[in-house]
Amino acid sequence: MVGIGRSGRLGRCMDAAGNTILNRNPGLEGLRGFVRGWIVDNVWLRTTPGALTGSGAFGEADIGSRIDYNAYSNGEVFAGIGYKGLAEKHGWDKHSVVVDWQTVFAEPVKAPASQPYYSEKLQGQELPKDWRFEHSLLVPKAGSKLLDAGTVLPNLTGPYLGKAPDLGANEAGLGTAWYGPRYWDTLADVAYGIPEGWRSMTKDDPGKQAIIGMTGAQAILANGSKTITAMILLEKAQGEGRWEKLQQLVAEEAHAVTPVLEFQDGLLMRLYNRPKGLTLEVARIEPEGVLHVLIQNRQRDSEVSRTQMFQFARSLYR
Ligand SMILES: [Ca+2]
Repeated sequence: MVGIGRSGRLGRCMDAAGNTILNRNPGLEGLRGFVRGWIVDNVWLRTTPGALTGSGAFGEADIGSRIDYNAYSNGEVFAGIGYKGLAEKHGWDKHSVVVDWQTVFAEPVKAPASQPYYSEKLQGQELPKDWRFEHSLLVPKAGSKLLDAGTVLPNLTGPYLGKAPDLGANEAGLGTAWYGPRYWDTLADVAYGIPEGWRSMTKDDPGKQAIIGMTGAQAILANGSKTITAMILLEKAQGEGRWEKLQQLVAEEAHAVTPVLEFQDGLLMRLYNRPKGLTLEVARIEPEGVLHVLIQNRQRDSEVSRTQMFQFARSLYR
């Protein structure tokens, strides 16, 4: 989850794991219930100085079971509760880090210049521009303290690179999840999100499939400059043969830059840096065979050039 905003109020007794939270002011009030759950693997930042949340008094019965492996913008995490003493006593945040919100993300974040407020006069109006955050999807920056600073939570942690998961909602090098609508492609019999500037060439431009050397696919998508192309195939196979085919598609070791990554619903991916460019092989077992998506990118390997490839692959749904 990536959360961003002015402040938030959460219900009682909840866990927070693998979130990226960026507020202008202290957020996540209602801490009394919050600290009874887990707070693990989060990035929790505010863009103004001070503790991350104010808090009413609470007793020993409210203390959470596990608060650790987080990145905070301020070492005094919870105001007004004697946080440092409690952390010592309960062993909280032994592996947590303090970071600067302006330096930990791959792309710059612009915080709101002025203080938002509520007024009846605002009803029906567009919010003032200087109340808004301007930001990308808050992917950790290479070399930042967020990298490999998390811990694996069984049944919750997704695929990751390096020796441990990164803190927050995103793993550096694996782009981001897909946010936004998905479209059902009747030719490919699969649903996917279309990244900004991409279009389907199958429907719009069938004659151009041959030009980019991708024929035989149920669907082909490309970004505006055609530096990234995605080809969707359904490879026929039956029974156990489907598992063999699935493994073959991601088995090649030469030029591999990631291990085999397992995303949601058994969607396997592996990134290669082949002589003709970055290639993301995507495969999943289907009732009638193996869904095979080949995403090729002629740009140099970087977080930015990987992001759309992974976003598209992670949007696939069938
Ligand atoms: Ca990592």
